[in-house]
Amino acid sequence: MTTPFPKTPEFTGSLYRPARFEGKVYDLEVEGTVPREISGTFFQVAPDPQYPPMLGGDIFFNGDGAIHAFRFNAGSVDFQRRYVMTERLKRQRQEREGLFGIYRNSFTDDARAKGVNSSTANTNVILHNGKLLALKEDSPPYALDPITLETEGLYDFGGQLTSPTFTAHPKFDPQTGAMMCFGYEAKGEASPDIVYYEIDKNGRKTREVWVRAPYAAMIHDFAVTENYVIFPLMPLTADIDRIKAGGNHFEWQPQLEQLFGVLPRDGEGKDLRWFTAPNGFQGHTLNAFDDGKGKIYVDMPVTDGNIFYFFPQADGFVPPPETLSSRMMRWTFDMKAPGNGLTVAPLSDFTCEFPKSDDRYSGQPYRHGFVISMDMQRPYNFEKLGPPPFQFFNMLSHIDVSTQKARHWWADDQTCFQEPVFVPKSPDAPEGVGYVMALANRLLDQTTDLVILDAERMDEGPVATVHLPVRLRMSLHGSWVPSQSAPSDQSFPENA
Ligand code: V55
Ligand code: FE
Repeated sequence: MTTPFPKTPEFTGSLYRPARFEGKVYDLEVEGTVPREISGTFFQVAPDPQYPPMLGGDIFFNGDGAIHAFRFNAGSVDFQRRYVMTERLKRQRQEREGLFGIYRNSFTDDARAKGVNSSTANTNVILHNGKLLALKEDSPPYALDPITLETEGLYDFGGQLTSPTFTAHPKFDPQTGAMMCFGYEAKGEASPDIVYYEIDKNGRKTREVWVRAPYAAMIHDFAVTENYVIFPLMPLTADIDRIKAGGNHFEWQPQLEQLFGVLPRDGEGKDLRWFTAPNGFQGHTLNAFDDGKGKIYVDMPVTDGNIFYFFPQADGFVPPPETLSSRMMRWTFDMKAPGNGLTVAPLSDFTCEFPKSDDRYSGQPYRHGFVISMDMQRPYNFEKLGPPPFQFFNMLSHIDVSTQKARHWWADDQTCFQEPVFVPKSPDAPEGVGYVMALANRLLDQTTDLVILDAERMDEGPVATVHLPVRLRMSLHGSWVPSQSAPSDQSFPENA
């Protein structure tokens, strides 16, 4: 029996009330026209707890990963949702209750969870070497079948992974298909060690470099260019004594600078250089590139304070969310300059996050960025919805990083968008020519749609709105997989 979920903001409302279901819907209802040239699958993952938290409360980041697949074939869209059958979820289903304590702290788990990998596999989902990998940064990936979403299990790349952790934000070389990835806390809980890997498209590890940071801190996303790897160390530190005492894995440090470790891709660990910037909250990478002459550009939104209210600083302070803003920033690292050759300039004058570029230009000079953004000057139904929930974004935007011009689409006073994905019109279409799709949660209607916009005319709104017959819980990251890489028309074998 499952007891009711807590009546806290983390588990209530149209965004955060757990959805908990698994299932398939053949041929979703479409308003408008889904372009026939869109052929492939939009994979996405939502943290969605199967059981109420053992300790009475929990954070969004600790929910069990549920995979969403939107499969596109000749103008039709099929849907599937399935949990990643993690060791953790299986153990809890056996006991029919929550067994895990606070986020990334095994010292707070029930005795029955001992020795069980605690990954929720809830942060990102990507395709590599034919396997769908569900990622959580505290664990090796989980491998799934991209057609059935059946979980194969924990995946260590055939024994090649030498760290217990693996990032949720790997990058891909658009030319070679190689995956560039890393683990932090790579020699155990709260260790300051980082390991960088390159794994070719056939799954063979071709590079492994170990480095040691000055302290253990969250490295959530990173950046890779032709010649460099950039690790942003956030001012969110991990401390083993605090963890052992049952405290939070991460604590915000208002006195710490933002650190960036820059590693030449053909270098050794000793070649890593640290750059610093004033305290701030490094977000997700839009894209990055270098000029071949030692100048590196990393485009990444930065928030002017701690947005993770659930990882407060030592005295418990967290800034009120309405006081925070995150601008898209261009960080320029000058490897030829002596000392701290790091400068930063804004690329947007509005709050945005969850950036995506055209994957075919990953790590290369590029122009087009797609984000979800927030403009609280636009109408918002405060009366019925109350204050905006965590990670509320009411617009979808295109940023031309070369001109810094933006185009926005705002839907209405109740819609919250989630991370977009860009789909090229054809494999050889110019950069940014294609479609942007994103989930839209209608907070008042308690429904979820998938909206599809022309990437060159985002301000005109969707060319198609795909209606789900069920509400989805707030989700996180995902990726577009063209049907050449994983067929999108084979997941309903009963229709063959
Ligand atoms: C993030 C999300 C996570 C996590 C660590 O958005 C960082 C950042 C969904 O889980 O475990
Ligand atoms: Fe992320």
